Amino acid sequence: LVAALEEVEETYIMIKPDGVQRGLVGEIISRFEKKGFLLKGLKLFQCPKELAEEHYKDLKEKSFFPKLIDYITSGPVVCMAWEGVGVVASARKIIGATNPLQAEPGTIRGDLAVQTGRNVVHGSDSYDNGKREIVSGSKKVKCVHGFRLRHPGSG
Ligand code: 3AN
Repeated sequence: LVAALEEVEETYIMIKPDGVQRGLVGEIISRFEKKGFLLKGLKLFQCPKELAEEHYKDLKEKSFFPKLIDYITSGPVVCMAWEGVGVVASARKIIGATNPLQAEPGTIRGDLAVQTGRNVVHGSDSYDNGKREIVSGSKKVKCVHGFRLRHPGSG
């Protein structure tokens, strides 16, 4: 567990159509930047139905699946890869609980949303899914590797 926490990871963060339409892109990016994570790739993208179904394939059996696919394909999304130590778990904390009414104030969903079906942002739930989502979205997020920004506190 300690080793995992110290590992530099990448996670896939996606601002959903409601976040884009409500003009929350800057606010959401800002929260990850201020935390000290590194933006590695970003693209505004209209997700085709097939890719949305692949992205959410774990939820295929759920009753809300067709609505979820309609929602996520209803307008452009902002796809991002973010890098940092422990970024997968930390991003989930920054995003907050799936149901925005249960998400803590101070989290993105806790501050900016009320409906589970309009919860503004997606973040990978594990290291492996992060890799999968960035790669399966390789047409979406082209990461810029091999550059380093000075992080706050990096000396
Ligand atoms: P999270 O996005 O917090 O990882 P998941 O993976 O359980 O949550 O759900 C993926 C997405 O499916 C959610 N972000 C939300 O848009 C939608 N969703 C989940 N549960 C429901 C529900 N009960 N009703 C409608 N949409 C849901």
